[in-house]
Amino acid sequence: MAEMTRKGLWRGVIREFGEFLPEIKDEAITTLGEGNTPLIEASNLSDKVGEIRLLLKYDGLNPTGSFKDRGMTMAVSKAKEDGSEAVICASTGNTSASAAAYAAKAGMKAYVLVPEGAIALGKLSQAMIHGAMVLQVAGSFDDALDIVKEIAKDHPVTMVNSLNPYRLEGQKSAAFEVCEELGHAPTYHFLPVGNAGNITAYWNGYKQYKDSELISNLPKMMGFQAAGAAPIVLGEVVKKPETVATAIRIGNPASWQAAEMARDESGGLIDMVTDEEILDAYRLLAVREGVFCEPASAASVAGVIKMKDKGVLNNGDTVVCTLTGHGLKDPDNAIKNAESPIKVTADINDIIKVMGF
Ligand code: AN7
Repeated sequence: MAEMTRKGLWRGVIREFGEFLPEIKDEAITTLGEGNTPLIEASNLSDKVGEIRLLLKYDGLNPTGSFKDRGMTMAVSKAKEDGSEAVICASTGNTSASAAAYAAKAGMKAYVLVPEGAIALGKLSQAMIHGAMVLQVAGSFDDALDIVKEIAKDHPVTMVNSLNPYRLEGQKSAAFEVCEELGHAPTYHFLPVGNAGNITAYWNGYKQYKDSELISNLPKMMGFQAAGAAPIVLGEVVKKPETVATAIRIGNPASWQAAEMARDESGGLIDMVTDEEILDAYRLLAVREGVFCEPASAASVAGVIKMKDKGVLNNGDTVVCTLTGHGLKDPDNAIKNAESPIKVTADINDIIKVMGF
């Protein structure tokens, strides 16, 4: 007789990695089953990246379509445990989508502040349909974050931006998963950098697994900002950040110093890629690998290509790239960067001719 082997399916990052995370009372745990995302071998890019082993940590497959869910389950669960009835965040989109969904699950109110006209359509639709109060600020993400910090100080709302330490705790889980899957840490870990929380969280996660003697090596952390929004690379706040990758259109990152520490301790770097390089990598992933990520996520792969061209990477290196968000988040950019559909009549002969047969 056949037997079920997958006894007990994935329980979300808090329950799966509880021993490595701050404790949360079971009844307060708010989960949508986040985590456990695939690490996909990128097998069709050797002309671009050489003979490295390139793996894509496809975190766009989280419940709301981005890595933010890993931290949001922690932050919202903690807020619930503390008796909070509302959460607030500023966001370039993904944090607001995640906060809205997890608040809905927890039965809490969500207030999300987004820069008007500057977030991708999919993300806006998520925050709206989950019932958050969506406040479109006539200003930048950085302006919105400053306001959120002030409001959270003396009003009954819990801030769930990554300045909330529970966010980065949960986001460490992605590093744990990479280690569990490979059996070791990669040589390099590439990821896009906006507020610089994720690069910080991954580094903390890898260090924690090493301290627990689960792995013996540590990766070099390789962060990539968009050239028009690269305050860490330039060493100064960018007043008017501009990039096609709206998720990382951030001029004054919240975790700036922590990210520099991750870079320096690991022997990695934080560099930048142009919008053109980002969009090239974005299309390449979709067309060659069958993986659809949002433009910001492709900054990691654009970074790998740039570093390969500079001679930084060696054949045989294991390189993990985090693809932080799903491509469906930003349908406008997909349509802008691909061939247009072809209008045909409802006539088979006409269609066959257009197909070139
Ligand atoms: C797809 O949602 O900051 O360096 O408010 O959505 O940890 O900030 C999003 C950031 C990369 C950068 N990729 O991560 C927000 C927000 C995607 C993102 C980043 C974001 P951090």
